[in-house]
Amino acid sequence: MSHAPRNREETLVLDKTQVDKKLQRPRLYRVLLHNDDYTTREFVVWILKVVFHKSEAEATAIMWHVHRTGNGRAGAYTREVAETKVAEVTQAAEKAEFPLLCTMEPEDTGDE
Ligand code: TYC
Repeated sequence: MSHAPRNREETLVLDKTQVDKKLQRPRLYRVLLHNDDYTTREFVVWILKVVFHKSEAEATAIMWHVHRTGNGRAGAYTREVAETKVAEVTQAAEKAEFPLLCTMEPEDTGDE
């Protein structure tokens, strides 16, 4: 930015592309847990605490929401972090022989 032109009043002049770039925020992806009949409630709460850093109370509330409604949001992260969380949940579920499904999808940007 140090080479951006300055006008006579020595204020920084930015063209539209530079302004747009300054306003960009990374797209966030929500990570979803899906209900099933076989994964234990304890395992889901444990996943929410260990992988998503939720408190016991938050983890329990999210688990019950997923159990009642079919799915629920464990958190929202940049793409690579969300991909890592999905992989961690999937690996832990496979290791424990639970069919727990974890997916990710883009969050609404909130622009316009
Ligand atoms: N429905 C499961 C049970 O009753 C509990 C459960 C909750 C499973 C959330 C998956 O993502 C899930 N044991």
